[in-house]
Amino acid sequence: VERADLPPGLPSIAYNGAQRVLARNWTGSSTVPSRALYPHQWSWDSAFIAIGLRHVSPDRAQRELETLLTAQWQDGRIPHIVFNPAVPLTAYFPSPDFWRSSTAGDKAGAPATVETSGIVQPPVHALAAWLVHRADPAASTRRGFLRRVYPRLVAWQRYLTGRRDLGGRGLASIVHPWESGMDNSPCWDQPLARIEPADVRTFHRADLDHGCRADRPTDLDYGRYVRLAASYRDRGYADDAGSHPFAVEDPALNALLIASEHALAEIAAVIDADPADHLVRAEELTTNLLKRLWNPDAGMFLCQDVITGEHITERGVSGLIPLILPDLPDEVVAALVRTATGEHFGLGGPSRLAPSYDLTGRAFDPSRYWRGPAWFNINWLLERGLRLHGATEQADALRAEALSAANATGFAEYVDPFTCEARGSQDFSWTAALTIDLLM
Ligand code: 9WN
Repeated sequence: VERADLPPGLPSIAYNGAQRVLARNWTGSSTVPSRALYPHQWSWDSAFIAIGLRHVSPDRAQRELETLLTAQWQDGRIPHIVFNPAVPLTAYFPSPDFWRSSTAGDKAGAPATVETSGIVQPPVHALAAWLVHRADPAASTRRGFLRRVYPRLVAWQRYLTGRRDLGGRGLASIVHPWESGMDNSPCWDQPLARIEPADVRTFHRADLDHGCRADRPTDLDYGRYVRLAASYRDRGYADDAGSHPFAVEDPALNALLIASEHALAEIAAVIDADPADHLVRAEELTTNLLKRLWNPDAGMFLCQDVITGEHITERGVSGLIPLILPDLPDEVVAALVRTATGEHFGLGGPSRLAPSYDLTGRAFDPSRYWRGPAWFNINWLLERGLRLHGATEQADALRAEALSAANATGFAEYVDPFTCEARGSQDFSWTAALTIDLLM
């Protein structure tokens, strides 16, 4: 389908290319984020992948989510990685022998039959399940898709609103930078500084076998990631009050939690369950998000360090993601749009796509992972938020930039926000999937 806002031919070339990436990265029951760099199933990747895959094959999109859900723990958590036993241990670090979920996660109800990590990622899943259902409601109903996934998705949300309310303030906390999905964002520098790094000689970074060192987190970051994950593991992956050396309330994770609570209300209505509880929770969470994390001076949401009780002053793109929420005060929406298009994020010039971190920030680096580069899942969320709140021109411009950058870079993992030059790996699944979604 040709579109007036895109160069002739681009939609079909991009669609076909994206579909090929998703076919190549499909393992038979789920999709790897990237064949070389990430050869297992990742939690929030699968949700974004399902959102695009629903246009190609609603059936595969349902399986993507259901495969992930079979690795859910009894306490409700969805692990951030589900390991493929056929992949050699050396292909990705940290590997299953590091996490030891089936033994170390025993008390938290880790499954015995599949190896997983013990940490989580942002809850995009109920939103994805709802969007997947809507792509082909008749087929979804025939397969009983929503009825099957609903109780699991509810348990997942309740894990986050329950055990992970570490601050006792009605918001979920992350206990490891990997849980944000924005691993080395400068937002984590301050709370991470308290963590004694593990000695780099005690582990081997498989990511450097595939990725360029300058585009990846540093060894010092990795030392701290390893220390935090190992100590969570050694405590049986328990979330006891006061036990976490790192606990942060992240605006993006909480916004996705709320968006998924809204999606659960929609799902409940379709399967004759009660949507009321989900709507009440969504409203309460939105109130808490505004009360705790909104910062009018910054014109965006800021992370909060739960251990010190202080706001983290770094402006990470995470603080713009609540734009996806429907029930925000008008002045908050207006400020978020101003911040996205202003000097800190530069949408509409000088940035072609929203950077992961403040262009004027002390740690900005246009190449290094979550410290500046633009990511397609984040820009997809922002496009959705801008459109939801009537900023149609900005949403259209962002969509056109995202589509042309995804296509021109061979579906790169992330790109330089100014030039859209490819960074990280290519043939990246969520870039391909969200390209398809943006084309529809
Ligand atoms: C750690 C898979 C994942 C994404 C994350 C991204 C990166 C892993 C890594 O890759 O993280 O989970 O090894 O760097 O930061 O958002 O889900 O694509």
